[in-house]
Amino acid sequence: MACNVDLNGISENKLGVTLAEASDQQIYGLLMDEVRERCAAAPLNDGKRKLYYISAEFLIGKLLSNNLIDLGLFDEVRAQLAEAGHDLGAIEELEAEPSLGNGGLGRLAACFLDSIATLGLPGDGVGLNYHYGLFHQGFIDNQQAALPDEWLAEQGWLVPEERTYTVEFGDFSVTSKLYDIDVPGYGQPGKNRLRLFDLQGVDDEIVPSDSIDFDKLALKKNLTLFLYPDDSDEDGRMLRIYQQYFMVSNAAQLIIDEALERGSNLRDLDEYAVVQINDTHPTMVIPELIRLLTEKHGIEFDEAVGIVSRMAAYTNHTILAEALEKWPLKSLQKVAPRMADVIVRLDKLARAAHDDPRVAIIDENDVVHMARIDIHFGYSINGVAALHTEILKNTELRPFYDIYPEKFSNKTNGITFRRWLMGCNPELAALLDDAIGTDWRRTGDLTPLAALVDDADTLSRFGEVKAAAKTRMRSFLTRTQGAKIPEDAIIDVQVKRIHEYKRQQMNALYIIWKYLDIKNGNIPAHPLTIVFGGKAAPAYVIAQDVIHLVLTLSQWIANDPDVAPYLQVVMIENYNVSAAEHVIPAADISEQISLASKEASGTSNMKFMLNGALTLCTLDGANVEIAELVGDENIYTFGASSQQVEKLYADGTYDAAALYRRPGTKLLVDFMTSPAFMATGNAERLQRLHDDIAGKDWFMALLDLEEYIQKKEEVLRDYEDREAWGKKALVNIAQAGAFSSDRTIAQYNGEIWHLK
Ligand code: 26Q
Repeated sequence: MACNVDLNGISENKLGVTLAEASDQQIYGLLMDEVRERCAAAPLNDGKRKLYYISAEFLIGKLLSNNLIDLGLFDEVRAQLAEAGHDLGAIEELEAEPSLGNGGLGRLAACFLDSIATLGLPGDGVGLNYHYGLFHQGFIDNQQAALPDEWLAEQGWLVPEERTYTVEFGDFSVTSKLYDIDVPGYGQPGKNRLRLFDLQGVDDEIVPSDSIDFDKLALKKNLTLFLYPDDSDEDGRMLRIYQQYFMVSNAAQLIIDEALERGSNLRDLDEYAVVQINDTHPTMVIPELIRLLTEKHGIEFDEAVGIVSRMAAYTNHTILAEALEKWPLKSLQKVAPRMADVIVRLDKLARAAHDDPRVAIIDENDVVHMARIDIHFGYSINGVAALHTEILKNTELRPFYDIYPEKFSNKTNGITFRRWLMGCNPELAALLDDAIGTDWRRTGDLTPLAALVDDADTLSRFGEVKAAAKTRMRSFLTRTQGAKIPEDAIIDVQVKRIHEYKRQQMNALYIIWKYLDIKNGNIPAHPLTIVFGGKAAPAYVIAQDVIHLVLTLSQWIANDPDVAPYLQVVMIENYNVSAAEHVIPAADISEQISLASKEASGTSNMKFMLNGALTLCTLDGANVEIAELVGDENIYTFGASSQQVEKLYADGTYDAAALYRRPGTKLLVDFMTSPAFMATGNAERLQRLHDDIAGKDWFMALLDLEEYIQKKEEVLRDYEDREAWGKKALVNIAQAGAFSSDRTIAQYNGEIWHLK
């Protein structure tokens, strides 16, 4: 193979020492410089029509390995480092992970940027440069502590740009500045950019070092400090609107300027630009573009509405009513009065066309329903998994589907194989190269592996790959939080934001069941390690209580010598992309146990499958598509169907108290409030969670609990047949190609964006 990089030469040149003599810190610096230079030299992807993927979140993860992969240098660099006694993984530990996202929607945006660049399409991400990101999660007294995440202090990827804009709010204006992060594509020369707007005059000093409380009224200083600042009070909600308007006003000005630079006369703007609106957080870009086209560029209102309606496309990521954004018109008028005027006019247009209050943009309480702006004044609405899109069409957005059936489509989510296979599991990537050749790296097609599921060599090699990944995960968890995990443990993982609908509490109730079962003398054949990870919104009290329950169970079990050798609970502190990269390759069991109908898609389900974990799941989101692909014998499904759940909500007949009273269930729920357990934990939190589950249980953990316990026990029994298990895992890997984000992006482009 041709030598594309000579690290030893670079080291001798720049440092005056051999690669073997250089420190990890020095090598990190060399690699950063090398990668940055190569990214800077790459030409921008071009084409007449350009995509702007606007998102409040981009959960991009560390970039060193990712960019080495995209530049085609990863394997060579790893090999040269290994030869000189260094480990790329250890060097990448020195990189701070950007804190620009919170969960699935943000990680999806990051996978999409990677795939857009890989397909050679012209498309940039547009978002904000949050100085302290979401927040850094610490655990103190078995509870979540939210701290500022100081990722920016050591950031090497941001490239400052000259561009600045003025953003005019109702009673003041601010100036922005722009930073870019280069996004190279895999196996092709061009690049795109992630464009992050920041606030000139932003003041990091107004945030204390040990909390995320800051002056929410200091808007000229705080607009780009945090992602999703606490909006449980009025000041917080206003800040959110200011922040969103700051993001979209910058985005709209950028879109118009770049189109002008490329020859648009703005009446043809939709031929030059398409905007993908990632959930409703960037929805105000629609009225803002219309405002700019009319006020600044002399285009008539109706014509501007037409232009923008041909360039705006919206992705819905949630069916939870509370996550569908609604803002009081008064608040929007205070933040951006002229943009709010446009919304009022859009509402009039929508009302004139459709005499149905269910589809009005501004409701009878003068509240603006953001998604409705997207649906009336965009040309595309998509859901993120087949089931989710059906629910949108038939239930949640039914009145809109009746009006605009042609606007609706499904785009099942995907994940980039660069990060979630080549980067995080190079041993598995090497196995695949040897087993089926290297085409999969370009095409994402892993189906040839299906012919090898009975092949003894492939099976035994898969066992080695999984063992190596477990070793890496074990040392990661020991290094980061002192957890010691038995070598032969079954690794069962539930990592995702903490939310009642995701039902981490149901998993916790299983743990209580298992604990009692072991206490009763049923000793498992293999130790079981249940790994959790995820942050809870600081204002979401029940989610904090669930974290507390899990951490308290972890401590309780660790302190019980009868049970500790067989059962262990680990909650990863500050779960983020890097942690995911360590944990996902090591997993045996992927927990995807949301209440059916509530998880729009899920994307970790795809990452686990790709890395050879078996899925234990409800038929929700993309789990449905995974189950169809791998067949019933290669997945473990349980629980009420989405139709059953929707009916329970519609009829109001779910009775948590009745389910709680079943003796087997009561025993488990009451364990939380048993005196000794309460004494170990925080009584107020445990009592509140207990009472919530026993009396309300809005997301129905008790509905599926018995079936969940039985199914999980079946999974554990099946684990004992190592060969049958390995075959199932290989079937899962072989079918995972369907979830490459390259496939997803090809569909967005073919059916929505029409770039190139
Ligand atoms: C809305 C209003 C007020 C405050 C906060 C929000 C808010 C913030 C973040 C609403 C939604 C989000 C994030 C949603 C999200 O991450 N959704 C996930 O998107 C993934 C990618 O499509 C899906 O796979 C997941 O199923 C979905 O939960």
